Amino acid sequence: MPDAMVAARASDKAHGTQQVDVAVVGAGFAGLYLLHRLSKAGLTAVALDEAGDVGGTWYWNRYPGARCDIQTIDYSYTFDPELDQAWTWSEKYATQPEILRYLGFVADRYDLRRDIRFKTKVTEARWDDAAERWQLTTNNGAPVSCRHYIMATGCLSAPKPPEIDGVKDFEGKVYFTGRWPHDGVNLAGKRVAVIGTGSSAIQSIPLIAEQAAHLTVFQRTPNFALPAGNGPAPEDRKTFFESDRAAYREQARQSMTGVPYPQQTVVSWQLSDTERRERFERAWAAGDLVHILTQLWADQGVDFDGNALIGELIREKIGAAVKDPETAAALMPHDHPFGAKRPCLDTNYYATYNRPNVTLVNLRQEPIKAITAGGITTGKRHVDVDVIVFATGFDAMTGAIRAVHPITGRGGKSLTDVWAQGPQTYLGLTVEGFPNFFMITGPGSPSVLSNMAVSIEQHVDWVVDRLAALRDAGFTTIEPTETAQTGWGRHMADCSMVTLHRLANTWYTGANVPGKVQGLMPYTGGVGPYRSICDEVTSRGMLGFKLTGPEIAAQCNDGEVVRLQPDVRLVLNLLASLNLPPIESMGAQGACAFVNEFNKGRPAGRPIGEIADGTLPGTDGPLPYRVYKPAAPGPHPVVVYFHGGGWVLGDEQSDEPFCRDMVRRTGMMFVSVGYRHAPEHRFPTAAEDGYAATRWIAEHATELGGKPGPVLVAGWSAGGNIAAVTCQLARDRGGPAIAGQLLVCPVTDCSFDRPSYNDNATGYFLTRSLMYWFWDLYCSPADRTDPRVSPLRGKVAGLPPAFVVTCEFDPLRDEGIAYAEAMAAEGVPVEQLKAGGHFHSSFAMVDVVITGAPGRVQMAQALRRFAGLPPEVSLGDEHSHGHASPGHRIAAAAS
Ligand code: NA7
Repeated sequence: MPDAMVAARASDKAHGTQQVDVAVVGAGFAGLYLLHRLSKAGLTAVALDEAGDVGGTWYWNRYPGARCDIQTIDYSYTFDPELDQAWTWSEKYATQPEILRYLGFVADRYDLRRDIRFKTKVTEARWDDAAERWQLTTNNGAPVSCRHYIMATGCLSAPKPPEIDGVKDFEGKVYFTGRWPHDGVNLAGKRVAVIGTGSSAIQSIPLIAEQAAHLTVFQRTPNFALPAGNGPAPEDRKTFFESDRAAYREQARQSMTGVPYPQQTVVSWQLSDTERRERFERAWAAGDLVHILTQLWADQGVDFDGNALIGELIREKIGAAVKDPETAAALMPHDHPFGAKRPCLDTNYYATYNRPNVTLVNLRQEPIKAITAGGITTGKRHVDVDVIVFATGFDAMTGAIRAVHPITGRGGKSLTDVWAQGPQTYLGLTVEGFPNFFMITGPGSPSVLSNMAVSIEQHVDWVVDRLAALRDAGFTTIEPTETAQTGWGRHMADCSMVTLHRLANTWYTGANVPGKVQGLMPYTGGVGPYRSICDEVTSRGMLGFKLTGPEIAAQCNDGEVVRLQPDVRLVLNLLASLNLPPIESMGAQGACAFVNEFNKGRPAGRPIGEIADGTLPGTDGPLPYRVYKPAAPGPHPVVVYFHGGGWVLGDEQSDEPFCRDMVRRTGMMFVSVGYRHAPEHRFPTAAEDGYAATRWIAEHATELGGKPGPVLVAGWSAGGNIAAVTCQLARDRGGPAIAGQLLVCPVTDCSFDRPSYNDNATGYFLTRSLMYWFWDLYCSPADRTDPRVSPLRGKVAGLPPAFVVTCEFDPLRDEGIAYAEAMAAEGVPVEQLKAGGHFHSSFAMVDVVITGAPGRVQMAQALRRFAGLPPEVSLGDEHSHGHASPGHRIAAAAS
């Protein structure tokens, strides 16, 4: 026992209070690893747990069939390669007793039990500002005084009350899956009711059915379940693991889910029905949640249509497994995207409903009215039962922390009050106003959307490393700032818009507990990205934390760790990791070749009605164009489109994904113009080509298959410049009539001194020096104030209505805003989209920067308004799968 600990124990006796550096609540996966790491770091610690032994959730959840649903090879500690070698799991998915044995083995191996007080619940925790310590009272033994207080309470440890009238009147036996008796339950010959069809129920129902005389399952919401295919660990994973354990573990740490699977890149609409079915059957046979949740196609978790395909295939499987069609139909989920609610792994679950002693009651058709002395009464029947099993779940995430309330922080603030409108955290690890307070896998961290074992280790390592570093530097308190916490909340919200989790009523969102404030609690940005963010906080000098100590100046490096949209951050990190030479160093030809090559690697865009190429007569010869047409029969309003590329790069095809996407969203026809480029054709060629092409397209709209009448113009970047200039030239040169202009991150001025040029000079792909290069190639300094290249210098009155898009992290941001404001000041109807967290290419990177979708929805609505069309495109024509599913309305809201 270290000296410090002996001293601490001695002081307990003297003062009746246990003095430690760190108190931990919980002795499950997280608590055990914390004790190990804290002791190695030389910090004294005690863990307090209501249970009689180690295990956490695995101590309590002993219901029949309880197993993990992440392959056990992955659901293991990885901190000690010798431990990894010393324990071999017997099955692909270990049972609860085996997992509990493993945790006991770990506790013994590292001698952790000596620092655990079992059967001890914390009844109150109060921050003592003067002493800079947490003071804890318990229901068993000495109070505890600690410098740091850490919740290792797990996410699913506070069972939810059943919320059904009459439970107290029931004269039979009542059990909760989350609090199953340790000596087992004999259900032989009994009439049993199971309420709930979540993971716990789906694991236990087949085994209960084997024992019970009759089993009645009361189902409120059907869940997706797939066969676990349990047995020995699969050979492919075992081989991968055994071949290089360290690499396997590292890949898990950097992955999105904490399980080493690659990122899928192929999207659903790039695959044929047969290919999709093959992938699905492989995933179904693999019996692995992470596989089926991540490996089918890239858009399965982020796009409603891509996801709906999986739901269909699973419902087909349910239909094939369950003989009675009415029961099968009742078991088929329709109310949530696959994966938005935790799917389950089962062993014979659906087939269990073919047994003569099993009945399914669909509570959507006959809600439970009451529990009586002898059974359960629904709207349609009374079911006599001897035993009721509540598999009704947990007050997830916050419930586990609130279970050890009150937690009172600085200034007497209670955590319950602070979280009255939902949990607010920084990194899911800390809370403003609660110094020296940490949560392992708390709300705001990947937690339940990840392999918990990997997330727990990452959290514990980060926290203990920080505590040791603070101690070594002489700091005694650490607390996040309000700015950092608010920023994390915004980043959480940004992340939650990427995935489909927000579209289901689940315990992820608090929807399972009546009265609970709703909001997605786990972080959806992925395990690897989350890890890199935590590391960035450290490398940027504990960004967002205030540190104080008695003999050291307070340190507060305030700020938000992630200001970019989550997918923009991933894209920029990927680009940075490629270490590309600056585009401007490649020469014009080299840069064109590079951009062409780069574009080949991106998703081409979803199918639309028709794509056709042609040429139009320009001022000095033919100019190529490409027409993108909607699937619905025309004629459609015509949008003349100008691609980006700094007047140097790109062509009429280079913004194809954007054009396709806008065609689908607007139901309009886009004609993308191949205007001539610098350095061969310098100013004003691009501008004059743009104008001439617009004029020709307007005059030949009918021939092109478009609607005659005013055209619209649109462009991105330098193309936005050409679109803006075209509107001015059309006004001054007698037409053509232009009904509206969409300017996406346009170049509008030759001045480089606006703040966005400095703030975003480097690091966001379009750099200041690249812009200088473009300008130099296209336009001599003497010509730069000409409105045909700097439309902001021209007359802006009398222009068509405009929708101007600017991105926060773009050198061109401020000149775009200036142009919008200048037009508005002259009475032009202008709408602006100032896209927070986005960079110059965000909206062009369709199907890569998913968070750009809502912006493109707004752009499309603006174009439709300009064209005098209703806001929504009619369904069924532009959607790749050609069906209007009931979820389309949710999908529209989502995208
Ligand atoms: P879950 O997944 O929250 O499942 C609870 C189930 O109980 C679910 O089907 C609920 O239906 C149902 N439920 C809850 N309250 C009621 C009432 N009042 N009446 C009828 N039915 C009710 O908990 P589990 O323990 O199965 O699994 C938790 C996690 O542990 C699991 O996801 C894995 O990660 C491991 P609802 O869907 O709310 O309509």
